[in-house]
Amino acid sequence: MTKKNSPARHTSPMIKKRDSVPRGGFYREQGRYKGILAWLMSTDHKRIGIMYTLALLSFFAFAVCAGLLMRLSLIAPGKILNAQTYNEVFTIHGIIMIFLFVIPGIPVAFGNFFLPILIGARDVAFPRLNRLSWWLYLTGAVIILISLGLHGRPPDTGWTFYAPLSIESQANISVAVFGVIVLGFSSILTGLNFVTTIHRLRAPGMGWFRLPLFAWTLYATGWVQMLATPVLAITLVFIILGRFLGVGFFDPSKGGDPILYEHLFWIYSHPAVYIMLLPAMGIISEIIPVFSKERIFGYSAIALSALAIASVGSLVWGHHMFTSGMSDTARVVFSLITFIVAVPSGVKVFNWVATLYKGSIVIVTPLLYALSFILLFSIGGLTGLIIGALAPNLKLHGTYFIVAHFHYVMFGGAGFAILAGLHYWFPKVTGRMYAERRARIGWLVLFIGFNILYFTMFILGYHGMPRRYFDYPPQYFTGHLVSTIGSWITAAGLIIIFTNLVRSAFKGAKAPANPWQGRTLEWQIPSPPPAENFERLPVIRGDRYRFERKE
Ligand code: HEM
Ligand SMILES: [Cu+2]
Repeated sequence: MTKKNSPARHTSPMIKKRDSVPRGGFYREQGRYKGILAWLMSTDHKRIGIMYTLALLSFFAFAVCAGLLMRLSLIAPGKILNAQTYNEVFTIHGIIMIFLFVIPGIPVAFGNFFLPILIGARDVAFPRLNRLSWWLYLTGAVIILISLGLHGRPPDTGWTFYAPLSIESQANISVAVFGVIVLGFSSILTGLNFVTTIHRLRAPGMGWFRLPLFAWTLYATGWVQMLATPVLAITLVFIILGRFLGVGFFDPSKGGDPILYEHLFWIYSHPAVYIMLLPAMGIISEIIPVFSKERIFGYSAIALSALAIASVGSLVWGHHMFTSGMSDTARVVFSLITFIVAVPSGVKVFNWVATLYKGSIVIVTPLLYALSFILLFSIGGLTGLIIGALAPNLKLHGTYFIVAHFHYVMFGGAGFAILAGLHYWFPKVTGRMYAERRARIGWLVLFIGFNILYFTMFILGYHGMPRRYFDYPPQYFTGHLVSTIGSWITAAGLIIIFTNLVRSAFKGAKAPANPWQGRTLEWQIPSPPPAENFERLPVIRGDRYRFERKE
């Protein structure tokens, strides 16, 4: 690292300001309402970010329990869950993990808390719209929970709601689907808000190519949220119309087509993978330079690859349907574009590794998560190429190979990035440090458990074990046993990680403003940040990631 951009130079002028803000930062500023209403009615992006984070983590915990239950049942098939209840449990697990945890995930939690701070703004462009997004998210979540507990059966179609099953099933499909539509509106409004915020509220001097990379990925994600989510909403409305009015969009006997459903569904749901992953890549791009003590290698390539992934990634949905019925031309083209979208992802991985290679690395928990993200996401991505190729896809489609692949991408990728962000930004959000040793132990246990749980599924899938089955021939037993043991280790890791975070939030040592010597704006204001973030808006001058304040 050169002297010119040594962190001390940028932090010192701000430290002085600490005394002038009330201790406890924004937590002390209740506004018009008191108690719980000070939270629920708040338009402060930081409060909204925290509420989302707590909600997301509760749903995550609930869905992890469903996952553990399935794993347990799979070592004693038929004894714990039968065919019907197994269908219900994997559907609940999938719906909650996807729609309530990993899709809203990083943007609503860390995006809300940090985007305005990172670009030098006091809040998002539309704070009240932001609160509406949060209320819609809560409403959607409650509707989905109602669909699980309502008289009648919880949804049993899988999180994909494939027709014709989703039209014919006797379960509470309409309620669940309606909940997902409401969540979709929440997502669209968040995307709209973030895109506008980045266009309009960047601090003076923060040109596009001085934007922190996390903000770049939220920008690309915002466009995907706005453009792709309406397609999902329409598709799910068609399901409801099919169930109540017998409108046969997807019913061949009425001139419809179930494959139409698959197209519409994946036109949204493949880009949704990037709604999960782009912001994850953004977090990793913030963490790696800080703990390599090195400016990020290839800034513009990383920034622009986010846009490339968002646009090219919107054209690959057909790879979910190679076995559904499509012309060979279509299959070849979808396969080709799938390979092309791997290129910008590879660019990012290359740049992260190059940054680490040039830097002097400090190993702390956020970096451990970032490093394991690179490994696990690469395994997820590269196995994506195996199933993106036509011939292996025909064999592996509908097997545990797919289950392993998407857990590596969504849990090993987005999930690990969330854990990276939780540790990295913990001092800023709570004003306290987490306990480092326990955090590392938790990481290690999770990392080991994760790989035992899911790598085994690649092997099971390669040998032909189909997904969404509660029972199987005896030759798969050993694989299932190993995977289930892995799920217990994973759960132990998660318990260590979260008990440590909760304890530290109340008992941890007080955090300084900039414990990691970060150079982005959030580290230049006190921990926790004051209401409205900045007393005076910062002016960004000189090189990217370097900033001084107007005096
Ligand atoms: C300890 C954590 C977890 C465990 C033990 C677990 C376990 C499982 C199991 C056993 C299945 C069903 C396999 C089958 O029969 O087809 C499954 C499916 C699934 N999991 Fe997980 N999982 C975990 C975490 C996650 C996370 C973090 C995500 C997403 C962020 C996720 C998303 C999904 C999805 C989307 C499905 C597909 C459901 C469907 O087929 O409709 N899981 N998981
Ligand atoms: Cu896809």
